Amino acid sequence: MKLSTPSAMAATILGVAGIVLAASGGAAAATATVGMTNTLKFTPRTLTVHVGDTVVWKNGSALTHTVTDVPKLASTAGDAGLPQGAKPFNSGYLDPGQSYSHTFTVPGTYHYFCIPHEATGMVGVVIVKPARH
Ligand SMILES: [Cu+2]
Repeated sequence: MKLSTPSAMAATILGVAGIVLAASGGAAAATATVGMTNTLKFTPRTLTVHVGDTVVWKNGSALTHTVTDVPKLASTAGDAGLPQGAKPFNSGYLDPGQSYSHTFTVPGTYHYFCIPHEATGMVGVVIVKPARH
C-alpha cells in the first residue's frame, strides 16, 4: 500500500483505530437522543444509559436552550448534580436545530437543567449504569 499524502496516512490510521474500537469491549456503545421542546421540557425527562454511551440532545424547538450540569450555575440546589469523579458539562446556548452530545464515562445519576428555563422546570436526569458485559 502506498501512502503518498498525509491525508491518506490519516485515513489509514483512522481506519485501523475504528476496527480496534469496534472489536474491543464486547458490546457496542449506544447513542440515545433527548429532545428539547417549545414547552420547555427535556423529553424523555429521565433517561437510562450505560457507561460508554453517548447522549445527543437535539433542540427541535424554536427557542434557545442549554444542557447544563454545573452545580455552581444552578439557581436551585439539586437541579444540577453529578456522581463523584464525574466532570461538569455545559453545552452553552443551543439555537433551534442545534445539537449537543456528551459521552458518559462515570456511572451514577446526573441531574441537569437548561439555563434560561431552569426556573420554569426545564430539568432532566440521566442515569448511567455500569458498562454492558
Ligand atoms: Cu430551555
